[in-house]
Amino acid sequence: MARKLLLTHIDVPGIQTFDVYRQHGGYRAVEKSLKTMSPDDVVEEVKKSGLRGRGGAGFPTGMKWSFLAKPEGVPRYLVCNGDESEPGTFKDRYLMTHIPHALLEGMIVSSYALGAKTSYIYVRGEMMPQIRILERAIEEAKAAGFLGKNILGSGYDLEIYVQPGAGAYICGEETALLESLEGKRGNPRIKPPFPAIAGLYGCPTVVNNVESIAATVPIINDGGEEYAKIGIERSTGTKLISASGNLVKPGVYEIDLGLSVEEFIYSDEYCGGIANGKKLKAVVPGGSSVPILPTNLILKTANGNNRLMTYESLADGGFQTGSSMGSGGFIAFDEDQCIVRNTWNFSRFYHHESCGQCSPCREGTGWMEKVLHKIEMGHGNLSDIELLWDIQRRIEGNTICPLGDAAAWPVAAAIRHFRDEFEWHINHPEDALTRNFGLAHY
Ligand code: L3W
Ligand code: SF4
Repeated sequence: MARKLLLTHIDVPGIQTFDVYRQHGGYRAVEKSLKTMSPDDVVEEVKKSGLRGRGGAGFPTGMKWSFLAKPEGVPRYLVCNGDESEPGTFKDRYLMTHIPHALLEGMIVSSYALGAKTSYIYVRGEMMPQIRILERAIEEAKAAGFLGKNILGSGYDLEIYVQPGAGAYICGEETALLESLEGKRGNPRIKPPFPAIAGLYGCPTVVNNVESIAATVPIINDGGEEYAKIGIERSTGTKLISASGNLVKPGVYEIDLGLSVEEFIYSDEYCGGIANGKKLKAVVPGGSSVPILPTNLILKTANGNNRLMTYESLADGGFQTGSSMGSGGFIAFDEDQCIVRNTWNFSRFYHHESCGQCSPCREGTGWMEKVLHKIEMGHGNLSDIELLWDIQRRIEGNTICPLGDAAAWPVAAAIRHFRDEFEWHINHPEDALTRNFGLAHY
């Protein structure tokens, strides 16, 4: 049986309510931290746990917390990034829907550790049901004395607010999110300064992903050292993976980091193999922003080791022969899926979502979309492949925020590993149009 630290009691009827969550051990981490630990003790446990940010970058959470500036008389904020919009990623939505109090409990523990008295959960605007669920959970926690003034008689005051976004992917980028929370257009800011120094309203702010914040609950309950025993190397603990595409059992799974990719795809405990008896062609292991890998490279690293679900193993080989854990959006493509069509689909998304501040991203994403469309529609030339390569190369590393890189990497990886498919489209224009290639559903 797979271990569950985040999705504990997920199957218990009514676990969304405060009472049932509490009956199953909920809010113990709040009691423990507020009654027996100092804020610095909580930070120390999170550091010991080795927890890394679950939103995409994998930055060590305890280290991020320790960067938080603490000038006298200036408020500090915790902002939870629940803007989950990365194609292929739906694990935070799952957690917020089914165990909203796990997120709230983590918010209280984390806010206490950081000395925040006002905290925000910024939720993607399309997720109205989740917004309502969280608002109801906040009311319940408040009525039970776990939020508001003098929580559990500890002298600690905290208010948590839910803020809906307005449907822009870019507002998941932490500084664009802060701009949006301040009521402005969600344009990313130039970093540094990092939010830990100048974030919301110019005040020190920590922005953490939903899953990262929820993970502080088992860390405080069991201790950071226990948490760090799960996993391999610098990939500790459990991780939520949203699996989609051509799998027998797509869905959200909690895995121990260190599981092999092969077991994740083929074992009945997880995805149960490729749907309809087809063969696996490729996987995007971490959401649309990370490089696609063909079957041989997703199952084994370039030097023949089993590829593991860890930050290190998924990235092994760099972007030549590796990819990234990203946000845990695992998309499987079967042998009938068209890589050109899927790459065009991703490019269309990034072009639509670019905020337009930097020319390489604003112009480059549009070019890539157009060239990919041309190839997909059977009007391409072989020189278009070099053109695409050139455009993505000029975007990467030359923009304010990671959306530019995120738009460039999938195109580079598709050409690197599936150049023959691009050439086939160009050399067989009529077949390319009529052949029934599909899009993976993610
Ligand atoms: C203080 C320093 N803080 C770094 C903090 C920084 C941030 C975190 C990571 O992008 C990636 C992106 C997407 N002092 C600091 C510091 N920090 N140095 O650490 O920073 P960074 O810049 O490495 O990453 P990021 O801007 O957070 C996130 C990728 O994730 N992604 C998916 C995104 C979408 C979702 C979703 O829909 N849920 O996650 C997938 O790969 O492309 O590369 O907090 O402030 N010296
Ligand atoms: Fe905007 Fe793209 Fe520049 Fe990010 S990289 S700031 S999304 S134009």
